Amino acid sequence: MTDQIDNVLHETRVIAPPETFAAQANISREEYQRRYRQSLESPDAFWSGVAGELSWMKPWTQVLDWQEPHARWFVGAQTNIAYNALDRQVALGHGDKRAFIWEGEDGEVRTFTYAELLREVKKVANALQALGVQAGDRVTLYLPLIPEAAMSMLACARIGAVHSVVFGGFSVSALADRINDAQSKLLITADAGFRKGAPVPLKANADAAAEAASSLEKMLVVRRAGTDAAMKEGRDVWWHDAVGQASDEHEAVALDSEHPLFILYTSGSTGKPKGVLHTTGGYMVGAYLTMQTAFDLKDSDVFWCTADVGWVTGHSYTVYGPLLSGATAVMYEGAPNHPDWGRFWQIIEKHKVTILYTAPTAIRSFMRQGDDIPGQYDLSSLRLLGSVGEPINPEAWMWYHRVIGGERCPVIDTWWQTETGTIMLTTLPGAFPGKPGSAGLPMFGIEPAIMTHQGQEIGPDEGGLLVIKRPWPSMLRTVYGDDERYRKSYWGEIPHVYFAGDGARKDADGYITVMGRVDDVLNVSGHRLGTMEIESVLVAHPSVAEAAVVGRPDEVKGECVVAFVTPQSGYTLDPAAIRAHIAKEIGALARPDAIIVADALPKTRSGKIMRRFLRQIAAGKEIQGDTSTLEDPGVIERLQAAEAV
Ligand code: 6R9
Repeated sequence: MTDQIDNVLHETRVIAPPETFAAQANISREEYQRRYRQSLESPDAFWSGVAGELSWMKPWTQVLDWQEPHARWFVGAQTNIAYNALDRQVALGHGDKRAFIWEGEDGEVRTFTYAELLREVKKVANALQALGVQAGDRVTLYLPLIPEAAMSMLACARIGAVHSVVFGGFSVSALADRINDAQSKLLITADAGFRKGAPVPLKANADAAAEAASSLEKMLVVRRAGTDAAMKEGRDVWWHDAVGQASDEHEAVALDSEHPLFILYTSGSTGKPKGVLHTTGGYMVGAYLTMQTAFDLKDSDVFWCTADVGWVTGHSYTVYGPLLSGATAVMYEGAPNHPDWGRFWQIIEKHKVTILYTAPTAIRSFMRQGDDIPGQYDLSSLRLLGSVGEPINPEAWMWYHRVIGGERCPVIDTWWQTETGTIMLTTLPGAFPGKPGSAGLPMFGIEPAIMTHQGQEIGPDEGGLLVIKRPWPSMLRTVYGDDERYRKSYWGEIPHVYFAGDGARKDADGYITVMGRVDDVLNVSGHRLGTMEIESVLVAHPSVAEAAVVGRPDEVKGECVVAFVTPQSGYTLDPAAIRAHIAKEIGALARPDAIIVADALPKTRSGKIMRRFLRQIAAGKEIQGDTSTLEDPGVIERLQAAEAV
């Protein structure tokens, strides 16, 4: 078998950053090249320099101890990430600066300065300790995106407890599995959250999960919605009681650099969710460095990462990255289309957001609604746009750049994973031109390559497996409770490199384009086709809003292409026109044998298309796997019933 993936998308647009942006950028092209070279040639000096910008209670004796596949960074050092995120900012004189601007779905706004947030977090830390939580204990969070979610994470970090955030939209069984796997002692939840105006019964779910989770001793409950919550004597405590009474004096605990910071479960394509484990010092350094550089962060920025804290993006860029950098961060509780599709643009106008970081799934949904809606808002405060979570199709990139960014804001596409902790690939804005659809260049200290399974590097423009050739500070340390799985999944697939599970290619300028998950690659008549490229061509057709392609077993071709497409509003799909468009842009080879027109695609709650289910539907098989973590599980039945054209 060959590992090569055919390169079929010929995207040649290159968008240079506006001169005014380039002139004020934190990092120029020369600066990037110099520091990148240093980061690979003298990694100890490079990482010591970055880490030295943060506060440590005890210095390291060694920067990296690498016993493949186990890394220890900043060996022997002690620090506290919550201290660095809050106390340090106050000590630097940023106490009165806004740390968070939170907006509820109902429009309520709460703001916290660094000094106020520190005071709250100290109280929560005291409350957790009073509930018996100690360093090393696991605490599960099952909360809406409210300030208390960030405070809980920071309070855990402050006392050395390991947080495990479970997205508030997850089911009882998903929650119970994750509490059990982590053996959490405490669950922090809320009476209910809001989703499109309707309360989501978090406490009732938490109670049901607790029935099946014997490690749980206590539950701390935030009153968010004011709905009824049955409090169990001896186990459940209201946040406003426990935190309300707690002292606001608290000293952050000095923790070993390798002290576990959090576990975050990632579903992966098969099997039980993996508990990705991150530790303190390295993660902190990675979150801080990438925040400053990838986002060209300035003191005056109002940074909005739209991710929920249930995902890694919410950990690194809604909470830790912005606070470690002393930024003002926006947090929005609700849905992008509540009460209507203008909500994001209204938030940007109202809070004068300067940097927006969101996902392709959201961008494609906005695109489907047309240009008029964003056109009604003042988006002139924006200066930089970011994308994360899936490959961004070039058409979506161009739309984001033109309609949201007014052709004034660079667009950065950032590739990374729960496992990598922080951004790995992106095109530094101001330093390099953007190429729509391509994530671009490696961050400092990251050495990527495109390889075959045997570990041979593949030449320019050829698709292969995306790997990282050396450890980096914010990398996962293990899979919680299953080190064997860690070894096998990440460092055992290809000798001596980290295998990300994605396919990619690199162009002559060194830009890396991620072509989709390797598990999703199609094999049509001996040609290996990545999903991203065919989907990008489909999305470029005016009648298509969103598309997913999968392979279906075929006697002649090995596999044939099945395309699931959602129409652009106001259009009807013409299958013949779609096939002709694919044949023209890619070749007859990629022409779909079947096109299934759908109102929606199956996605995870973080907006990633789940092609695994689509493969089963395309093959007419019974659905295998847990569909309960889908954004809309009903999509599966509707797709099964749909006629192919
Ligand atoms: C941060 C995050 C990781 C997987 C990753 C890849 C896909 C994320 C991407 C991207 C292409 C990008 N992915 N960002 N693919 N371009 N800019 O999303 O973490 O939820 O663990 O997902 O998402 O397939 O391997 P996580």
